[in-house]
Amino acid sequence: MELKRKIIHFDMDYFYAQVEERDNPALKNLPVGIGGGKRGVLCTSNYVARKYGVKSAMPTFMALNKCPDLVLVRPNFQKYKDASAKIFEVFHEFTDKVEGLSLDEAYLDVTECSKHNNSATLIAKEIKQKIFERTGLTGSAGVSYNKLLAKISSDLNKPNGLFTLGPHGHDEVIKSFPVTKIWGVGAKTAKKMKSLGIVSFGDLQTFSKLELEEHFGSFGPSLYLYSRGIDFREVKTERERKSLSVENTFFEDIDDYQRLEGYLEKVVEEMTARLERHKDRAFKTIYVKLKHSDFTQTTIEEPYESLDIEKFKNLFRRRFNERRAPLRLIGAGVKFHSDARFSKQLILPCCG
Ligand code: DCP
Ligand code: MG
Ligand code: MG
Repeated sequence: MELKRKIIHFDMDYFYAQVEERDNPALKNLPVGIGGGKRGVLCTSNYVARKYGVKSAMPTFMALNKCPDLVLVRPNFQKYKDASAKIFEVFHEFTDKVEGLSLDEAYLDVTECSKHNNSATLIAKEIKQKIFERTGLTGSAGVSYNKLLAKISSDLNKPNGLFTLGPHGHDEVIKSFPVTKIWGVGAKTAKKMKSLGIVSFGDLQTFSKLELEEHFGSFGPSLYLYSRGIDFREVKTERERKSLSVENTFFEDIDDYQRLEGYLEKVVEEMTARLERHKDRAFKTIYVKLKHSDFTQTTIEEPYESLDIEKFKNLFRRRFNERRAPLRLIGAGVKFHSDARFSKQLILPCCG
């Protein structure tokens, strides 16, 4: 039986673009893309631009083809970091069980939160309000009894949305969700599912656990549960976190070294921004992850010395040169020391 949890998934709306709109209201109602520059790729776009098919990770030239009037704004990470810090401060006013997924997104376990008579929906509403008061930005919340359904719910009323999926009477709604909402079902798995006639959670439900295992290997049992809206994963607090990484899947496979380095800079920049909330942890290693166009993946790791971008570039160069083949994803991360003795707070100045 599933434990009775109350989970909120919170995600800011068109985050980088909304911050830029807030600081330059002239951009409102214009199609805006955040990006340009030497990397030549968009971080995100506002909702006006999305109507033209302009979206995150899209090469800038393609975005301009789709929307010639697109206003390009260079990203300003400091601003996104500042907004993110305020957002997470609000989360922590409601619970310690906060699991950050990116600068603009987190899971909160509010099972024990006593505010609003423990109504998770009202808690989510107050979180939205507080974030708006302190940052001038809107976000969307999904409320449910596990991570999977909370995350799907937060997308249902975006932007500025709030959607609650309670534990009873939602079997038909769950059946209607597309399989691509399941974490781990990417383009490749979705295609395979489609060839088996599986498009929705309901379609998945018609397969036995054994059949799903036959088709999808070790992912099968999870698919069996997820398609029924069952998810036992816990909200991992920041202290339990063993590593932190940022990955970027490209719009198209890339083999150009310069462009790949550009993407590496981008993920390391975001990773560094996210690490600001983990200053009390000691880093053990840094690593770079590469996924090839054939979906084989590899990571290269070395003991932590610093977060200098050159260290990441060096790791990337070494591994990429072993097999110069097109990539579909690049990632950068750090692993933390789990042993409390390594906690930075306990490192005393050296004597003598
Ligand atoms: N981001 C990025 N590169 C990507 C995806 C995202 O740099 N490939 C950055 C820019 C986004 C931010 O991360 O503003 C948050 O990502 P989301 O996926 O939450 O997208 P948005 O917040 O922009 O839009 P949405 O309203 O769909 O959440
Ligand atoms: Mg977002
Ligand atoms: Mg997000």
